[in-house]
Formats: sequence, structure tokens, C-alpha cells
Amino acid sequence: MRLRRLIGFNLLSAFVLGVGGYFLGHWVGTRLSAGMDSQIGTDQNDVAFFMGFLFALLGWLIGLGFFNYPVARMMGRPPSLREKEEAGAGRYFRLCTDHKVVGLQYFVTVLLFFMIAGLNAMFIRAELITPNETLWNANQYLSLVSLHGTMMLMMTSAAILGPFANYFVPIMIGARRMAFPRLEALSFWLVPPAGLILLSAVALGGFPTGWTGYAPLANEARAGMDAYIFAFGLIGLSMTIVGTNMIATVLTMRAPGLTWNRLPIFVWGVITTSMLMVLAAPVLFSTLVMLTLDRTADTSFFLASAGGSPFLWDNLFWFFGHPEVYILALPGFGVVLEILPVFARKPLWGYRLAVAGMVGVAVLSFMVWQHHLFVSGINADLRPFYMLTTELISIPTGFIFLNGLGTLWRGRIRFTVPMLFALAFFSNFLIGGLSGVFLSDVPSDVTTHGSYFVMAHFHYTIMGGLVFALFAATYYWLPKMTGLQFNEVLAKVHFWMMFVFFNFTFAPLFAAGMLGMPRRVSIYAPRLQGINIFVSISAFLLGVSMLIFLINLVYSMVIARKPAEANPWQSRGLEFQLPTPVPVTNFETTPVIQADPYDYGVPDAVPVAALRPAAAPVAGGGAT
Ligand code: HEM
Ligand SMILES: [Cu+2]
Repeated sequence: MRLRRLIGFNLLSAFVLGVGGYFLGHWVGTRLSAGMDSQIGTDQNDVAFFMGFLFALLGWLIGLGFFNYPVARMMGRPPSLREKEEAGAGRYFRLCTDHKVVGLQYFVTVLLFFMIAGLNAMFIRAELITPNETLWNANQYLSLVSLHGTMMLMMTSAAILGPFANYFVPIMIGARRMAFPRLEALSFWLVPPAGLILLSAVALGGFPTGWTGYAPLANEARAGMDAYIFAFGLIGLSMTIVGTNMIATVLTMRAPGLTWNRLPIFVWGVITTSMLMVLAAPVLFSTLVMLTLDRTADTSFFLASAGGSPFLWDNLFWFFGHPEVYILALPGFGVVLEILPVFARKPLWGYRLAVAGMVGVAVLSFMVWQHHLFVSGINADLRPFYMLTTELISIPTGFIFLNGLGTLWRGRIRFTVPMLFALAFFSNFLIGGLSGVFLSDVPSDVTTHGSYFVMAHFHYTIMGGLVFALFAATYYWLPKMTGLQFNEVLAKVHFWMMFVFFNFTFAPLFAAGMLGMPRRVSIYAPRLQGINIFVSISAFLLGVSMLIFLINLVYSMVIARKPAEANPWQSRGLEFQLPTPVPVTNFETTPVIQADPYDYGVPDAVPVAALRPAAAPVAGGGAT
């Protein structure tokens, strides 16, 4: 019986068909391109690699059963109900259309790839203990940095929306599912092949371009570049699907009474992120297709030698790339503003301002991309415009800080672990944002571009912002998702170690950058060794703090298994009014929303929703 469960449409078959598909595709590709003569002149057959990845993807999706439904419909047969299965651990290893299963699948997958990319960071810091080449040669080092950066960017794109929006957006809006459950499952199942294909770059000799894939280097690079292109393309596809699905869900599936100004602020964060995903991710995808054609079909979009322009890549990439950095920031805004009122026991201060801030950031983020190209030979007259628009972004971003401060002001603050992470978000993101202003000033960017200053800047925004928000969300919501509590002592140790050593790692790098230490090379001026030793030691301890999180996760969720309460934080959020674990259909009947989500400390506050029949006691406004 056990054995029979293994055979069928599941993760195992997906692996087998994926690997088989790769070799079949490679063979087909070799045949297809026989006699073709590549303009790029790498001694490798890129057609074969692309066909390999394509067939691997198809095999993977067939193995999971993504084609069962369309095929059954085409043949006039009733579709299988397995993907709607309601119980059993097997659901987590298969195509499953329950949004709560998809959320947990995302959580585990993103965490696994984060660990791999984090390990790369440790290798990088080990090399940088000395000012000259020690552990890796220049090419290996560049590949390490590229793999680390690309993997991190791919995973952070999915890190909050994947687990938490999939799980909680339907619940928060009083729905039973997402608008497109099969697409929701597809958006998730594209992530593991993307991660694995990117990792396969190691076997193909790595790739030298970092996450930005700059031409003409990308045109000349060997087969590892194909892995970058295909993997990042899959993430672009996945982001487009996620964005579409989230927008459709919130537009069409809100419960009665859930007006736009009662929408939880986290959902606003998701909506604005989704807008960016839908508009920016297809640009990434198309740009990668152009690069693919350059490498396989003898086009020359980015090849200056054949009439193309590498500058076109820079523009197209950053037209996606800058909105992308806000795809990473906005979900974090949503998470921290969602959490702050719960632990300050006060209404969210300036709800409308927060929404305006998020929308403002989203709109402006499409008007600033050339700040990445200030020193790439852009028309000098364009610089002031992009400098101004970039600096303008600080205004809507500042709204979010005002909301945070206003909410904390005279609150009854409880320093729980999610709250600590949310507060740290503000201090880290402030440093990240302020350093951004220095980068958007052309005169200072001219000296800091390409240095560790930029590196420190975006780690403060992405790690200090998004990753801290991710942990805030994890400690806040994971107990609801799994029904199990975290060990609080370990959680606090994790927080303090992470907060201290995150700052110890990245703050000195601003100085290193100012002193002229360049990004992406393993050698630096010997006088900077002191800073680098300090940073490397801090980085290892930052790595240890991640291990403490992992230990806590395994200990709390697998070994100790202490059941979590239904509403451990006395939150008014609709998701916490449901029993733990959340029933498969979420709500027995459609809830009717009757109050604002953040009426904490408001006398006689009405519960957020009338649940008919009430599924669990509803926290009143005054509860502490
Ligand atoms: C007030 C807000 C911000 C401003 C004014 C700002 C400004 C800038 C500027 C001008 C650069 C280009 C520097 C150079 O390469 O010379 C830059 C780079 C970067 N920023 Fe920001 N930024 C802001 C917020 C953010 C946020 C929220 C994120 C991500 C969550 C972010 C992520 C990045 C990344 C990843 C790069 C480097 C890209 C690369 O070259 O690999 N920034 N920022
Ligand atoms: Cu930017």
C-alpha cells in the first residue's frame, strides 16, 4: 500500500520525470541544432541546454499531474479529485489546491533554498578574511557571489507572499480559497525547479554576471548562464501568476461588509506588491527570452558587435529590477503594520496614509530605474530627473514610518518576538533607506557605485527589511498555520543574535565601501583587512543565529509539539478568530465583516466579523 502511494502523481515522479526529461531534452536539442553555428562562439551547445531545461520542466509538471485536468477535460472524462484531497501528509508532496497547503509548501521550500544561499554567503565571507585569493580562484569566487545573489533574489521574491499571502489572504478577506487555485499551485511548483536549475549552474561551470546578468558578459558566458536565464525566467513566470491571482482574489472574493477601508493592511501590502509583480515580472521574462535568443538563435539584441546594444539590457533589466526591490519591500511594510497595532494595543495610526504610502511607492518605483545606470554612460541630462524621482520615493516610504511611530505612540507595548522583529525592521530599514539617498545623489553615487556601500545599502533594505519582516511573520503566524508553539527562549536568542550580528556584519561595510572596496572581487586593499575580519566573524555568528532558528523550528514543530492557542496574541484579525488548525473550508458560512480590523483599546469595539455560527470566541477590542 505504502509503495503504491509512492507511484503516481507526486514529488517523486516529478523528480524522476524531471531528470529524465532533462537528458531527453538535451539529446533533442543537440539533434535540432546539429550543423548550426553559434555567433557567440562559446564551445557549448546552448540549444541543447535550453531544451534540456524545458523538457525537465515539462517532465516535472507532468509528474506532478498538472496535465491531468486539462487532458481529462479534453477527453470528456471527469477530472481526478485527488488534488482537492482534504487530509493526509501526502498532500504536501503533491499538487494540492488548498491554499493552506500551498502556503506551507512555500514556507519549507523557500527556507531550504535560503539555507543553500546562506551557506554560499559563509563561503564568500571565509574568502574575504584575507585580502588575496585563498580558498577560491577569481572565477569560482564570482560564481559563488552570483549564485548567492540570484538565489537570494529569487527566494526573497516569494518569501512573504508565497507562504503568508497564500495562506492568509483568503482567510483575511473571508473567502474559502483563492480565485485560481490551480494557478496558485502552479506558482508554487515552479519555484523548486527554478531553484534546482539555478543550482545546476554549479555543475555547468557557474556564471559570472551576478544577479543582474549584464550583457555582453552574459552573451559570452558558458552554460551556467543558461541555468540562470531559465531559472530566473521561471521565477518571473511564477511572480506574474501570483500577482494576477492575488489581485483577482481580493477584487472579487471579499466577504460582505469588507470595504476597501476595512481591508487588513497586510492585504494592501499584498495588493500593491501584486501590481508590481504583474507589471514588472513580464518585463524580466521577456528580457530573458531576448537573451536566450541571443544565445541560441543568433539574434543580437545585446551584442554590440552585431548591431545590438548591451545598454538595452541595462535598461530593460532595471525597468524590472527597481520595481523588484519594492516587490521585496512592500510585503514587509504590510507585515509590520499588521503586527504593530496588535502589540501596541492601539488602532493602526493613519490607515489611509499607509495605503497612500504603499500605492505611492508602487507608482514611483517605475520612474527611477536609471539610478542604477548613473555611471553607465547615460545622457547626463537624464541624471537630475532620476535623482529627483528616486529621492521622492522617500516621501511615501516616510509615510510608513509615520504610521509605525504613530501607532507605537502611547501604546501599551508588549515586546513579544514578532514585535521585536517588527521594531527591528524599522531601525534597519531606516538605515537602508537613508543610505539609498546617498546613492541617488549623483555626486556621491559616482564614488560609491560598484562598491561595498551599495552592498551594505541593499542588505540593510532586503535582509534588514524583508528578512526581519519574514521572521516577524513567521513567529506571528506560523503557530496558527501549524497549530504548534515556538520555544520562546530560543526565539528571543535568535532575535537578539540576529539583530546584533546583522548590524555588526553590514554597518562596517558602508565604511569599507567608502574606503574603496569593490563588489564581486575576492581581493581588496590590505589596509581593509581589519574591517573584513570583523565582518566575517560577525557574519559567521549571524549564520549561527539562523541555525538557532532552524533548531527552534525543528524542536518546536517536530519534537516538543506544544499545541498553540487559537488566538495567542489576542488579535482582532479575522484569521485568529478561526479555530487552530484552520478547518479545510476556513469558514462554515460566509462571514459578515462589521468593524475595522484595528479597533484595539476602543471601548465597546465590535468584533471584526460575525461568524455564523461563531467558530471561536471573538476577541473584543479592549482585551490586553
Ligand atoms: C528610500 C529608498 C531607496 C533609495 C533612495 C534607493 C536608492 C538606490 C540607488 C540609487 C541604488 C544604485 C546604487 C548604485 O548601484 O550605484 C540602489 C541600489 C540598490 N538598492 Fe536601493 N534604494 C532605496 C530602497 C531600496 C529598497 C527598499 C530595496 C530592496 C528592498 C533596495 C535594493 C537595492 C538593491 C538590490 C540595489 C543594488 C542592485 C545591484 O547593483 O545589484 N533599495 N538603491
Ligand atoms: Cu533601484
